[in-house]
Amino acid sequence: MTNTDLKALELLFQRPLEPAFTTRDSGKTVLELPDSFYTDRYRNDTEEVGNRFSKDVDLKIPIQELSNVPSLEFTKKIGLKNQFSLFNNRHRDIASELITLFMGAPNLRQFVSLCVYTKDRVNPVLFQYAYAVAVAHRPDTREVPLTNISQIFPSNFVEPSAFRDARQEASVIGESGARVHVDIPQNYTASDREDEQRLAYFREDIGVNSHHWHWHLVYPTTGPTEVVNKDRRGELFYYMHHQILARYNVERFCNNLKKVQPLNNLRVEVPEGYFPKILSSTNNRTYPARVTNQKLRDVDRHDGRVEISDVERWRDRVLAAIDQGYVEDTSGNRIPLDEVRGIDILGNMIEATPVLSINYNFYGNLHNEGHNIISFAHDPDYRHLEEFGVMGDVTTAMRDPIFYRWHGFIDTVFNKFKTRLNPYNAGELNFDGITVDYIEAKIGKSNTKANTLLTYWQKSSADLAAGLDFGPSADGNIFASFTHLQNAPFTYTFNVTNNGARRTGTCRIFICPKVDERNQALNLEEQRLLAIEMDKFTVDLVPGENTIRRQSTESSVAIPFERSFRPVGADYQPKAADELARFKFCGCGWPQHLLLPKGNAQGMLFDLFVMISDYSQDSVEQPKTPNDACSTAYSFCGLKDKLYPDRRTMGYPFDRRLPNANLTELVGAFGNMAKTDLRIVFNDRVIDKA
Ligand code: CUO
Repeated sequence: MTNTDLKALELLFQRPLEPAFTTRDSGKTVLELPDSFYTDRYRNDTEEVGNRFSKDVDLKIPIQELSNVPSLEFTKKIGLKNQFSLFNNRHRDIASELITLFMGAPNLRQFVSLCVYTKDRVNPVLFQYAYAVAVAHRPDTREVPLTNISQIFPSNFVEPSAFRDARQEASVIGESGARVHVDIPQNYTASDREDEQRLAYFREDIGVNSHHWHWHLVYPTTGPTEVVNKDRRGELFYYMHHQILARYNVERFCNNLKKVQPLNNLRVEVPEGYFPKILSSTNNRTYPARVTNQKLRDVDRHDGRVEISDVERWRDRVLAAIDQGYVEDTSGNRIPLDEVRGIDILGNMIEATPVLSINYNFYGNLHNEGHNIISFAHDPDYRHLEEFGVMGDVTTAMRDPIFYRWHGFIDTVFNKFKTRLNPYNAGELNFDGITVDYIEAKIGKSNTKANTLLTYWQKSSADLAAGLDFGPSADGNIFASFTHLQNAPFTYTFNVTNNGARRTGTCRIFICPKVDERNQALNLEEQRLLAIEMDKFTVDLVPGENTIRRQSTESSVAIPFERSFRPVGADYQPKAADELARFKFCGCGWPQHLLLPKGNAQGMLFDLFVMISDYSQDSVEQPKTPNDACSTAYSFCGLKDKLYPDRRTMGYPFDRRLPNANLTELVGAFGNMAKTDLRIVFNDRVIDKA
């Protein structure tokens, strides 16, 4: 790959609404389009327009003619100013066709040309999605970093007045160095009359929502086989969303709210209203709101139909299959829902992916159509010409309290299946000759107490310049400050005795809440369903004593702040190849700043649990594809071009029932497990990021 190919591809993530010929990279670079690439609007003025934008740039990147000009007629059903939704069947199929087109470009240079040509002719959100999927999956774009969605379409993430301030700052203050940071307000969607607002810092977190977008980008429901059919994809759909639910429920306890009530009845009014206030980039309107006590109704619109009774029928079929212990494929063959493959089959069937569902016509499209019914509740028959609410879009769905109710329902379906399986037995849980003698988690400073961890508010900044279409182009960054939860980094220490030969183990760390919002103790079954995975890694165990240390920042579920919000543009691109590789495919992962739940001022009580399992039972034989230096958050996101690197079912050992009455008995019965009390103390102060 040449540098200019790389650069051209990165530039296409910037200024998504502007024509491809405008300057990018803070006015320093322009793509030189062949005349045939100009859309009708500019076709008669190609010279003038081209000259105007190529004046005063440092770099002009010539774009090659297309050897094969594609018809993009199939994309036209999504208008340029319409919202694009992955949950909409028609949109999903159009995206799939566009991804297939992008994946099929014969070489890198033609891929660049095809994307430049397409960019100005299709819906910008559709383009950015299909383009990002292709960049993430083509072998020849391995080195291209994906720009975080919050920087491509910042308006989907940020309160709109911030943009007015940002544009003003950028046009009035020419020198980017003298500009002040624009403040993004926190807590702007509701007042404290609304109890759900206590969780707004979680639901509306930029890192949370960009993780969710990125996960669905890595795991699309349709497209070419190599893009869709990934190892244990369905299971990961279950597990990643299950972990979100566990985290959200625990976060609710920290804020004196009870667990989410699963949305298992679509016929009753929904008490939770939500007024998002954020703007859609394509039509410049706010996302529609849902009023308090809204009744859900059948959707009958020009671009999609679904009845509540469809969803209920699919739900009943799925539940019946779980009770029977098997599903039926399209030929009527019975496929058992066993301990190993059952959850993966159910994940792909319930989400659903039409390509991988065992029987899409029969088991339907349960989860996706639920998103649709909810997202159109304010205008189900299109009489008011309104588009979908935030639940219709993977970049915004997690902002709405009802997301957790709908996914709470989906999670109960998966849990029903898991609960039907036999409890884990001793042979599946123990690791003979391995004893965990001591565990602790401690903040780095010397004067801190072991097993007391700390959270607080932090003020950080992100660069909005790349996504600020039609703003001033020739000058630098536009930084916006926002406040988010943060935790003080800490270190785990475990002492482990190995009474056998040298061997390898997998260290699995979870925290389980001990009490609910009323300070009532939770039993093991409740704790298991709320267990939060913190980390998972392999350890080398020599005979005798072993001391294992692990930093919280190394977690296999989370990605560091800088990966979510790194500045956009070639100037910020690392030059060394190995460093560059680290930036690639980096955006999928739970945000490190939310690794710990908030806790509370008195110190919320948890069990810190560790288990060392036998690596010879956990390991997988990986294909010899290149290692992806960036996929550190593999617990939630898997590994690029590899198998999921843990043979156990996801969530082990808490994904199935356990043979003991409580957690103390469990760790008493198995030497390879240990637990200790952990407190998470929240300090209600805002600290500027250094
Ligand atoms: Cu991630 Cu419902 O699957 O939003």
